Amino acid sequence: MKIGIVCYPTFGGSGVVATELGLELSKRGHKIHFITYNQPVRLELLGNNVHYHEVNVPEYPLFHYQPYELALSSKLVDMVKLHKIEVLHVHYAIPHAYAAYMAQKILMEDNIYVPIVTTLHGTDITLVGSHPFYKPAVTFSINKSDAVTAVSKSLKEDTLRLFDIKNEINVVTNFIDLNKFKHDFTDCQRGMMARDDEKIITHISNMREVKRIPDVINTFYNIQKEIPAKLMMVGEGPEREPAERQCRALGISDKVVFFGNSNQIDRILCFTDLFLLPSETESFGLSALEAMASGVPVISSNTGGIPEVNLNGFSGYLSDVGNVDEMSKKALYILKDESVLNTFKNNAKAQASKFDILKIVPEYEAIYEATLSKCLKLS
Ligand code: GMT
Repeated sequence: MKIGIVCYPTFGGSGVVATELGLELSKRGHKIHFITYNQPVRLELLGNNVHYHEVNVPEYPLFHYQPYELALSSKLVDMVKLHKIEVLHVHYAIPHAYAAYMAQKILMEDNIYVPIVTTLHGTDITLVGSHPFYKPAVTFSINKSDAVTAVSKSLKEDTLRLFDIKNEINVVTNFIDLNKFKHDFTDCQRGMMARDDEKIITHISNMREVKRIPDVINTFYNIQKEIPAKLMMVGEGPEREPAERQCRALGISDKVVFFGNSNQIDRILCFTDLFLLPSETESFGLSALEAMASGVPVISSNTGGIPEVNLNGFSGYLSDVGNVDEMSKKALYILKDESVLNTFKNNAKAQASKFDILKIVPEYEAIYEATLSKCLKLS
């Protein structure tokens, strides 16, 4: 199949999922065309079956806002015609589903029908999309998609609660390429980051308010009062600077490393003992899954789709949003006893294997095929 994938190319769960999906589909013989404004961050290899087409938005000083949707729609029209793309899979409703719908209409003028599969990722529904300024357009684009998927049961429920949806929503969970977390390097180089007696705690996110970064720091503060420990903070975002200030105020700056964005997540997780994800809301929590795939237990909040990923008392623990005391106690329970820690590490890996890319990608293939044949029947 020839599949066009539209996503945000930045560090963020939806772009990572779209990129990994495209790469796996290409291995399975499909021709993949990524169409976006920058080469996606995890798209290192462009090969025979993987192509990247950049959407350019010419700057025009008259426009206060440059019309990205318009440029994207036009690019989609051109790429569908040029590469005979059969399905457009758009990740993130805003503005991708909307732009794809316009492209579909334009192509119909030339008797070309390209079905649209829209995948909802979370922030496009819970944080941004349901805002009254966007809601009618988001509802319309979801209802007009030929197929809609959500990355967790919880996100499907949120979408049905927040929008007037007439379309069926299929739950296709996020996934993980377990091979990428089987390290080909034998030494994690843990010694570079911490002493042998220190435990390593990690948090990875784009450091926005929704991630509750102060809870990460406060939980670590409680942990390091009782056991020797280091905190790895990975990612960039508006909450990074306040977090650095918080560490200085608490007197723990020497125990916290701020990495910024990294393409070496597997290496960082390789030497990590515990992962923290205390988010306010999270439709899935891909970073927690990546940690678990590396055999790292997760202390998280119990919000949104996280309980579908992190199993309480098995791969880690879940607490109410903001319950830093409980998160700290649970973290210490896991970290203080080597045999408990090892059990949780093994369990985390076992739980992650339920989201194996090889199990989930066929679900998307089935959706593409069903959507294509439904559209062919109708035409
Ligand atoms: O959470 C973010 O900051 C990024 C956001 C995105 O849109 O890329 O992540 C959302 O999609 C991810 C991939 O499906 C999910 O794992 C995240 O849980 C979800 N974020 C939220 O719901 C806050």
